Amino acid sequence: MSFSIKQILRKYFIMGSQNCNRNPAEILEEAVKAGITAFQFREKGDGCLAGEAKLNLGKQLRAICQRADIPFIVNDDIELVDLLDADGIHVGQDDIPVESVRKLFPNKIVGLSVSNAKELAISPIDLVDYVGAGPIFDTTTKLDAKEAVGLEWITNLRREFTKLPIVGIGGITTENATSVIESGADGVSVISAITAAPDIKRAVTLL
Ligand code: 3NM
Repeated sequence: MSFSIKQILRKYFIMGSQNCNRNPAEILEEAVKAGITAFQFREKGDGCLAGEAKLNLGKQLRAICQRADIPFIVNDDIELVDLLDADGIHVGQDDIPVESVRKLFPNKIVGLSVSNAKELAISPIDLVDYVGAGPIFDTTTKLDAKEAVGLEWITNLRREFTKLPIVGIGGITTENATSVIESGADGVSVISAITAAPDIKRAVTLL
């Protein structure tokens, strides 16, 4: 697989079974066909799967990405990265420290969520391949999401880090995705804009 990080961030779909009101594998298949550029398996939050059930769903979703040559990234689960031979791992500020993640996976994609200047100040940006910036807009998908930081957060990050791959997250829709890119992000990461879309092909095309 060959890809540039900036390219794969363009339409970055994130999902776990808790986000789906129908078969997650079907949703991912449709999203892949519609043109997503990366996928993150994020089995987290109310009603999520654990243990064997999580692993089994992960295997299914991993296989879909493998067939389509779409990077498969695991959210905050070191064991699963190995078990599924994922292409990368995404962590938040309260998850496993980036320093440990980078040591464990020197050659995998490592992403980190950075929500504000305080978090940025304590983040080892030089160790990550990309940052997830947000929540840009209000979101109801993640119950413990921080306060929306707005497009200025993207503008600020881009001003400080001219080359850093940046993906916006949180409340991004087909209507506001362009504003995120125009503010300097390389891409948009979305959950509900795809999982809840009446027409996934249309949604991904418009992102
Ligand atoms: N992380 P939707 S916001 C998983 O700010 C996640 O770090 C966020 O879902 C962060 O696209 C979020 O439906 C939820 O708003 C994104």
